[in-house]
Amino acid sequence: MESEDSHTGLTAETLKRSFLENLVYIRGKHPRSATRHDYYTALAHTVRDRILQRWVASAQGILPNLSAVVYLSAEYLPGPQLVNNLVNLGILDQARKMIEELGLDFQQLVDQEQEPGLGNGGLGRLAACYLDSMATRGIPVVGHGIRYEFGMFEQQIRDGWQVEVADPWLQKGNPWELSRPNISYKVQFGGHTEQYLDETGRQRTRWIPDQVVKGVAYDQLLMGYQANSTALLRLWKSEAVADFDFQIYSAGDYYRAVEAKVISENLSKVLYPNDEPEQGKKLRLQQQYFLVSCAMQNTLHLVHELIGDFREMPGRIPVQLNDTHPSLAIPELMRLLVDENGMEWDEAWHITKNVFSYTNHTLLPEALEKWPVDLMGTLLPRHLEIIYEINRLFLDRVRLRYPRDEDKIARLSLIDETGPRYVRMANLSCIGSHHINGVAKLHTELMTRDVFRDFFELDPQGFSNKTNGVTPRRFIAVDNPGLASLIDTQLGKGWLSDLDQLRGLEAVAGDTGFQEQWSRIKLENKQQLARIIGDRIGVSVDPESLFDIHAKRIHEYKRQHLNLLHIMALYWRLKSEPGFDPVPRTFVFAGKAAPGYFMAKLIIRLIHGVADVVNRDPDVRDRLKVAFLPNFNVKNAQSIFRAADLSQQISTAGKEASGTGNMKFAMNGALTIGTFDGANIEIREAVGEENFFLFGLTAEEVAALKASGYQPRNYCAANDLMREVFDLLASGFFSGGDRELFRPLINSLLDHDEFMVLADFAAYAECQQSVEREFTDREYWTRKSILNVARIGRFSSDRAVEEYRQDIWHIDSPTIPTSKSGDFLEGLEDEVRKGPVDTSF
Ligand code: NBG
Repeated sequence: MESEDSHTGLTAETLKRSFLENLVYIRGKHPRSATRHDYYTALAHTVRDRILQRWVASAQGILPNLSAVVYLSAEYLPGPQLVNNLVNLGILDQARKMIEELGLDFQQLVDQEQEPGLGNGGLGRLAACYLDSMATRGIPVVGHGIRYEFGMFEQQIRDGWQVEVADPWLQKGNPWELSRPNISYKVQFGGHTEQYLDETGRQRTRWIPDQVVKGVAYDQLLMGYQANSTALLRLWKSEAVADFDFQIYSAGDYYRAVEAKVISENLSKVLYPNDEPEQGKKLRLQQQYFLVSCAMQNTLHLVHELIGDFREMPGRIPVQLNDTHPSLAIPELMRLLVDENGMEWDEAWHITKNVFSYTNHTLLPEALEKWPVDLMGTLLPRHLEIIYEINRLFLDRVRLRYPRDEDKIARLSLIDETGPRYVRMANLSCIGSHHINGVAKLHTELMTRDVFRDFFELDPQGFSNKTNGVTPRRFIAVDNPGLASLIDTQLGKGWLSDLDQLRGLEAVAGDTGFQEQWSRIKLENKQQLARIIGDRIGVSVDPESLFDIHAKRIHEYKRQHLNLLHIMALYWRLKSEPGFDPVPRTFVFAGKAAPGYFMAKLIIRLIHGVADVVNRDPDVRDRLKVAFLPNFNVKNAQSIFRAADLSQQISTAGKEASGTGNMKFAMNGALTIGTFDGANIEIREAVGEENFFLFGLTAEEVAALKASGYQPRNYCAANDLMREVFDLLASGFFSGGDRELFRPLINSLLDHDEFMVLADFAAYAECQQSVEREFTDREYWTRKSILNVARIGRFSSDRAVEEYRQDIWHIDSPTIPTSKSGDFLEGLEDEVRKGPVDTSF
């Protein structure tokens, strides 16, 4: 056998050698003094070597003909990397084998990894799924983001309340990143602008800032599945330009000198933990600009060195805005082209408009970002000027088309002048992009009909729908290995990169033998979750019971409280109806609340209040259990998705843009109980109406009911069970006699009920009865579970990125040269002598 290079070889023997080498030469440890974390790090480096070799080889194939997607996102949730990379490299078994041969516990090493919690929820996870799919499909991509030193907070529960604990995820080092101190850019803030005549006599603008920080690149390579190609995730860290301000230092003010450094480093210090953004925070605006300035400077640098002509950018370097958070990239690109590179405005605008495209992720009015004009002017004076100029030229065109329609002009304007003046980031994103998309059919429909109606009228061709998708590598292969290997035996291996092949499972959906294997895997997954629930929160649950799971951010529109009302109703019936004998159920909740969102935190408190009562009351006879699993993140989600029988997707219709948890649950064989909202609608269409539990008002009905003067109290009065539940809750029954604790929630529901919880309660409870009936027939249920998976192929992020590629980015999928292992370093010697072509990649 040809001998393998220890950096690239894939056999268990070579991996072991590489692992031991890394223990000694990277960690500097002898096994006698090595900790689990040392072993984890040595293993991570072993895997990283193989990824880097693929990256270095494939990047060389792309560079000469450069064309790549630039993905801009303030958030990424890639999750733990080790197992995902082993799966994508196809060496999970070999790695496990060699670790076990050494007498180490593979899982213990895996558990050492701290996940990068660089996002809030669905939006950040979607970005990670898209990078995974682009890498897998060979679409070259650079994702730019912020290297937050503190990611999403860790959620702990004390006395039933959420407590936020800082997440110093980088404390023990991050073996997956490469610091690139030479890839760094200055980012300016504040000051003023001035006009001057350049050497050709043309009037130009220059920005004289009063603060400058430095952004430094940290690269992480995300491996595609069996593809030999990788996505580059480039995260920017802020630093002081010079370690000390020497002038101040020599004047003797040491502390002020250090202070400047601290302020600069604060920029990338912490992720804002709101899933729907909070307005007006100066640091957040600074973060957003910091990100896009680094990203756009780096992109132009690359274009300059490799393509040479900025006019080539459209069609070769598409830039995707993941929501409005990075929308300052639009004026920033204009500034770089016009001010820094002396391009004429019109030409620069033509490039800008044809480079950017924008994905909208929410219609919630409070989440549409806007920044006070004053704040923008103080922090980014030049950008505000550019925004005004973009707006002036745009509105001139609009006036030609709609003479004297001042209302329309006010709505389309980049500046909101209805009260104190704001810059509207969604309008900026629309005006500066050639294409805008929503993330599910209903969402796109509502978006073009409502929030963006005026923009849609101006350019209907510029809008389309791109229903979200999630990667089956993470959410089936990594998270549910049992199910993945059962599917492998049935269908072979191809389905993981061509998810429509899951259709092949339809043929065996009714097969008793297959159903048995299917249910056994589900049961094992439930047993594991039961153990975790027992270990982590001391609640014992029966793996045979129906696992009914609600896992996502806690938000009133997602209606965890609707689920709770139903649980309280079941509980009350168990107490008060002698013959009532429901199917045993375990209700599992997981999810974080934004730290400043009082009502969401009160809902968490109520989940615990209900759990305390229900789990202990002997009258319940173990028919109901309620468990809240703290700290929902990519890692903890693994044991949750795969163990669900029922997936709760019960947002008020019209509020959830898409949802992606709905897809992850269905991919793992859960049936969905859901409203006619977001991607639920398409999931139902795909899996079949009879395999989906639909209930509740439609988006139109919600709007109509609101318009007609919704009176939640009337719904309560008309429903005996609901009234009793509210009485019980108000009596302090779930709060140790405290009648005040849940008062704000009760009042909010009875007086306003913005999210129509009471209006949907009866339909929900009834639908849950059908769930129960169907669950008692296990064969029938299992068949439906198999059909859900068989028909979920459409919700792969591979399909989604392919749609973006064809309809929006218009770039070819290049074939990336496959790398050979072993002789990789051969030939590099000559290359060293030739010298570098580009240093920004
Ligand atoms: C979220 C939506 C979800 C959607 C994800 C990804 C924001 C602003 N939006 O419904 O609430 O699935 O984006 O598109 O986080």
